[in-house]
Amino acid sequence: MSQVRFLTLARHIIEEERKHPEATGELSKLLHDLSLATKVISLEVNKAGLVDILGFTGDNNVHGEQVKKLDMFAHDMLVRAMDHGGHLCAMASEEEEYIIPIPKHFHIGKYVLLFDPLDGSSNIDANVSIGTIFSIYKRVTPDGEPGTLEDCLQPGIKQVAAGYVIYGSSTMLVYTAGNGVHGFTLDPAFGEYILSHLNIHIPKKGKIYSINEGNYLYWHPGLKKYIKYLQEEDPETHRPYSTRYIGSMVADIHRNLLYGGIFMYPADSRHPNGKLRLMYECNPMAFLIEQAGGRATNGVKRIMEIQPERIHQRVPIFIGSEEDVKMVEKFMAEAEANKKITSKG
Ligand code: P6P
Repeated sequence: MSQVRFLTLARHIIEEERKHPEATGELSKLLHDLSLATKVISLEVNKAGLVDILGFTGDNNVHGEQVKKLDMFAHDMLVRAMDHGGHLCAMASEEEEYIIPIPKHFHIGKYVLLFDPLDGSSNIDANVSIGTIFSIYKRVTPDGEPGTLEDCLQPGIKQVAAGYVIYGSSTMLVYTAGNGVHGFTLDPAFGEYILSHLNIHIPKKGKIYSINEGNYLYWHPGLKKYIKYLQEEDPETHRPYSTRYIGSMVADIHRNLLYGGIFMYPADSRHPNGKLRLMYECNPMAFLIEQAGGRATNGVKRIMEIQPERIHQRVPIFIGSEEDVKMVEKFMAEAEANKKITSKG
């Protein structure tokens, strides 16, 4: 990895902002507030094993507040950190059924923040890496008014910034504002995110595939053929691939972003839309991976061109190295064509 400058996230955001003369600094301040919230979440995630804040213990803490699950803690932390900065007109969280309005006594800004506060939190008992995923849009309704569902239900191509924080062996924030993908590692000694990965590019082709093979029986026939293809031996095309599946999207995508490979959460006969959420998981990850030179589709269509209909809607996702995603699309298209031919008799 090339020697990168000693650069904090705050300094990097300001430098990026300077490249856009029209920038007002609002987005920079929004990202700064967001990074602050994730530092607090990182602290709690890293001591979760010590302090029993997993699951509702039913106990009340000294303030008489009910002890919360870690993902609800993360949700509350993000809402409290972001609702008064004056940069947002609305928020939406995977943990909240409806959009989250900005309290009346706070200034209403021009951005919308959607987030999955703690993706993969069911894994934390096993000390597996988990993450916060965020997606930022500019509002589409008139300034000054409370944000609406219309401001939140925008296709992924309208994102102005997106990223994730992975709480793992170290805490790392990876984001894009449309000018490449950059990674910052949290130095706990002085609580700053320091640039550690400038301009991350995902290899055009990988040697890793990530999917829950326990669902094999329910998959599309083309996907079954593709996975078997990856398991054949052919040194020229680096097959057989290795399978790596942590069951935590942020961790799986982070590894594949750095090493190359493909992550898949497909539709199947039991879940026609797959499992992962378009607005909180798939769109932000798609923005990042495309900015890093990769590809993200639902098997047929670009994830970021899907017009959202519901805030919590799920979509199938194939995301990662461009050539690998194109290859699985080819296998599924061929299977569809064969199905049509055989159905015509
Ligand atoms: P499965 C975690 O629960 C999550 O939302 C993603 O982080 C992860 O990729 C996926 O679900 C794992 O789902 O069905 O394979 O356990």
